[in-house]
Amino acid sequence: MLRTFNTHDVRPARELSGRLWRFTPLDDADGVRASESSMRPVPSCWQTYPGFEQYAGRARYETTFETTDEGNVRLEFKGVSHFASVRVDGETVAEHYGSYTPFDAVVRGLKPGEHTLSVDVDGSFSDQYALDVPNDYMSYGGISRGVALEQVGDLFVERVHVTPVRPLVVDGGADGETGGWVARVRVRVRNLADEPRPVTVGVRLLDVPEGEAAQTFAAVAQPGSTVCVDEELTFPHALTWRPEEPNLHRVAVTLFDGDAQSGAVAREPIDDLIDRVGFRTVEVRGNRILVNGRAPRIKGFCRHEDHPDYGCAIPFGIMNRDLMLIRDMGGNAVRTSHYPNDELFLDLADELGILIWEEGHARGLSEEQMRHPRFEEQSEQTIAEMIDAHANHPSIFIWGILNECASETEYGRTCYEAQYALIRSLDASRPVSSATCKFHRDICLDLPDVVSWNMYPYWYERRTATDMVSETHAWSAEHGGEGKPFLVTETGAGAIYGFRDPGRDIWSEEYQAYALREQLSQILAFEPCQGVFIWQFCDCKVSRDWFKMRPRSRNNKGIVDEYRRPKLAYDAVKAVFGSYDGYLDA
Ligand code: ADA
Repeated sequence: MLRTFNTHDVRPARELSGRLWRFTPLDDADGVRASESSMRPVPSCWQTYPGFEQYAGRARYETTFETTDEGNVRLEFKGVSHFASVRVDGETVAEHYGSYTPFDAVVRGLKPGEHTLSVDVDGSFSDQYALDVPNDYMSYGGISRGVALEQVGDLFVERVHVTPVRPLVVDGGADGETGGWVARVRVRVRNLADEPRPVTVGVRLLDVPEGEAAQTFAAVAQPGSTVCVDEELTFPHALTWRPEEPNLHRVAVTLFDGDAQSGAVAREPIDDLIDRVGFRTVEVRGNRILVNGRAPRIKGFCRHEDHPDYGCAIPFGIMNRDLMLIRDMGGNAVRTSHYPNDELFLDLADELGILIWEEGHARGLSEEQMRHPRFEEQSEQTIAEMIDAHANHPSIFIWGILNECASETEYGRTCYEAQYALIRSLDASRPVSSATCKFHRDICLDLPDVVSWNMYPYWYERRTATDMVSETHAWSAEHGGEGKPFLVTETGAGAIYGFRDPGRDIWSEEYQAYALREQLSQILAFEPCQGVFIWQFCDCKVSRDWFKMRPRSRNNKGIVDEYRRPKLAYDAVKAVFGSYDGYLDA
């Protein structure tokens, strides 16, 4: 399962994941013999296979697929961790670094019959990889997200982006209540052929009460390249997406061969792409982030994609259950710390009306690590792939980058500047931010739209949350952050599941519940702050090198443990979150 809805009616598409592939480790390691094969599921992480728990090398995944006619095939990989080299019938068709973003491979002119697909995965901490380093979370290896196979002609729809611009105000109705939106629609069509091809692109909104006609546009796709249709369109029946009423619309793009104006358009579409969009605005006004003109109070959770039985390849049912637990605790937002998430999770958030802070891949990198020769290129590629793939999700209300990296140094600042500039050039419709912990040292607070701090009063810092949040807010105002929205992007405390101590010893569930109650109620009571993300939703596994401050090799600050069993803090969070409305102005 790659999405919660069908993305094609015309283009033949099928899933290659959701079944067993042949798995072969390529390196000898403790207890692992290279070239010994077994059948393993895709998606999955090999650290969940018996005997492979500590394997951090390379491995090959192989499967076969059939084609009935000669033609082109597009393979889509939603996530391979960390590096993938893809071959079809022995020929390399794609290479990709980036554990948490999708990529594709287009193979032209495949003959009918059976084909082999083989993916060599490198899950090691190679010095070629600037973003995957031993860290306070686990870097798993494997094909960790879904894989699809599609048959495409020489012309196909590569992407549709729909950016809501404003609601139509009809009969004095406010904020889209009466329906109708203006949106910027960009459709990219790719031409694999060697000659220019005129095409007609139809754009139609689905899931509208009264049905809407397709709006059509002519374009010429140049050989071997991509043409972009870019129009501001009105959708008179579009409904507004709100967290409390998450109306969604599918948008169907159909592609016809030929130019509509010359009358030479083929009547049958040659290709299509269906994506989904929610119409809403996000803006920063004064010190608030507004969604549809109102300021949501962020009652959020940071969440790692992690589970002892699945690694980072979280099944759909568990994603959904995580969101149910978050909702049950009164949460309304998730921060995808510290990397872009599986798109299925974003689909669910869209459907459930959960706000998402989606983040590029980086955690706690020092200036030295940011000076890695490939750091900027790999970060920027991840950001570009994240935005290209996820821009339509209405749940995403902010883009984050570079969690706790070197925002205290001049060199670090150049990276923050470059990455914010890249995001703004790709998507100016959402604010940008970065979670920092460089107290009294950060020199980057003038750059983002939103100032965000990770702080641990009652845990790393033995002081009250009121003291810490008010001092940090005042300091930020004097150091570039004045007047900007202000968020606490992490707060929390550790507890070992099952360790009870009425005297509230550190690491007990009692102490964690106490700390969370104090942190959340004091932070939410601090009026300039728009909200808080708890560190973290569930306990997560950490890299082996991180064992010292991490009993059980876990980051134990989950409100539920790694199996999602609630700790005492669950009810404490529920009580505090439950006592605050979802909007600041409510
Ligand atoms: C940081 C970091 C998290 C986690 C947390 C902690 O703020 O962003 O990834 O390491 O601290 O548990 O200390």
